Amino acid sequence: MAEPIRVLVTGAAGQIAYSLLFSIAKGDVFGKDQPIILILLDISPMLPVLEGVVMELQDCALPLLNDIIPTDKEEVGFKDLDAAILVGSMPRKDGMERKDLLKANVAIFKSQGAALEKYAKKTVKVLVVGNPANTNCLIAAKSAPSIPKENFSCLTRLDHNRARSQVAMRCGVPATQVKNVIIWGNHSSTQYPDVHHCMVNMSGSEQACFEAVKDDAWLKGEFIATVQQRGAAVIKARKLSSAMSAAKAICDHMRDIWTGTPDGEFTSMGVYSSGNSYGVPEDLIYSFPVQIKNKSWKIVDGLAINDFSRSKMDATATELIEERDTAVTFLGV
Ligand code: NAX
Repeated sequence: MAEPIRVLVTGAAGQIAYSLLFSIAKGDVFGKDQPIILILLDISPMLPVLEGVVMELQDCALPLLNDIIPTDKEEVGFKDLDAAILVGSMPRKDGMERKDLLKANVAIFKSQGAALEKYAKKTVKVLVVGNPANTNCLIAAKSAPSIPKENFSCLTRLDHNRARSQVAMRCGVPATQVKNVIIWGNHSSTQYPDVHHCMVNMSGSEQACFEAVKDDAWLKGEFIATVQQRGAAVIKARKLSSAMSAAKAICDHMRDIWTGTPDGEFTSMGVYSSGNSYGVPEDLIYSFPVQIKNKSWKIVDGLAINDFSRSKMDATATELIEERDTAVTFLGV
C-alpha cells in the first residue's frame, strides 16, 4: 500500500461536502489503492454538525480511510496537504450587496491562501469550488506566492457536465458518447458553453455536434441559456443549490488532475491565464479547454474561434476583470 495522502475539504459540514466525502473516501478520486487522511475544515459553530459527519464516515468502515481530522483551525487543516478542495465560502445573505459578498470571500480566500503558503506541501493541488469560484481561486493563488499558480484551479466541470448531458439528451445517446464541449470563462451566467469542437458518437460514427443535433438555433440559443441558468433552475425546483451534481463534478475534476484526461479528449477547468491563449487577458482564472498529463494541465490551443464565440468569450472575460479589480482592492484591507 502507498503512503496515505492528506486531503482537505473545507465547508465540510455543508451540503456539497455531504455528497462528496464518501466518494473521496472510497477511492473514486485518488485511486482504489491510495490510502487517505481526510481533513475536514469548517467554521467553529459548525463543529457539532461536523462531528456527525465524522461519525458517519467512521460508520462506512472504508478500507482506504486511514484517519479523519475535523477542525476549525487553519494551521491544522492546511498542514502537509497533497490536495485541497475549498468548498466553504460566504453565502449571499438577504440584502447583501455583491460587493460586500466579494469582500467577505476575499477575506476567506486570502487567509486560506496564506495558510496554504505556510503549511501545505508546495506540490499541493488546490481546487476552488466556493463562489465566486474563479475570483476566489485567483485570490488564494495570489496569497500563496511560493506555490505554482498552475497548482490552482476552479470548478467549471459541473457546467461542462451539464452541457455534455444536454447535447446527449438531445441526440438520444449516453453522455459518454459526447466529448469536447467547452466552458469558457466565469462560473456564472456569463459563462460560454461552446459546442463548436464537440463530437457526438451516433451509433458508432463520430459526428460534429452541429451535424448530430441538426438544430443550430437550439445550439446557439436555448442550449446556451439552459446551461448558463441551470444552477438557478435547480435552486428553484429543489429550494437548495446543486449538491449531488456538484460533488460528482468535483470528483471528475480532481480525478482528472490526479490521473489525466483520456487521449483525444479535453475537459474544462478554470485555470490561470498568462495572456497567451485565445486573447484572454492575463492574471485571471478563466475556464479553458485543458488536457492533463502527469498532474499538469495544458490549455488546448489552436481551436478555431468564430465571431459568435469570440464575443461571448470576451463578455465573460470582461466580467472576470471587473470582479478581479474589485477583489484586489480588498486584499490590503
Ligand atoms: P453550504 O452552505 O451547504 O455549505 C457551506 C459550508 O461552508 C458551511 O458548512 C459553512 O459553515 C462553511 N464555511 C463557510 N465559511 C467557511 C470558512 N471560512 N472555512 C471553512 N468553511 C466555511 O453550501 P454548499 O451547497 O455546500 O455550497 C458551497 C459552495 O459551493 C457555495 O459557495 C456555492 O455557491 C458553491 N458552488 C459552486 C459550484 C461551482 O461549480 N463552482 C457549483 C455548486 C455550488 O453552487
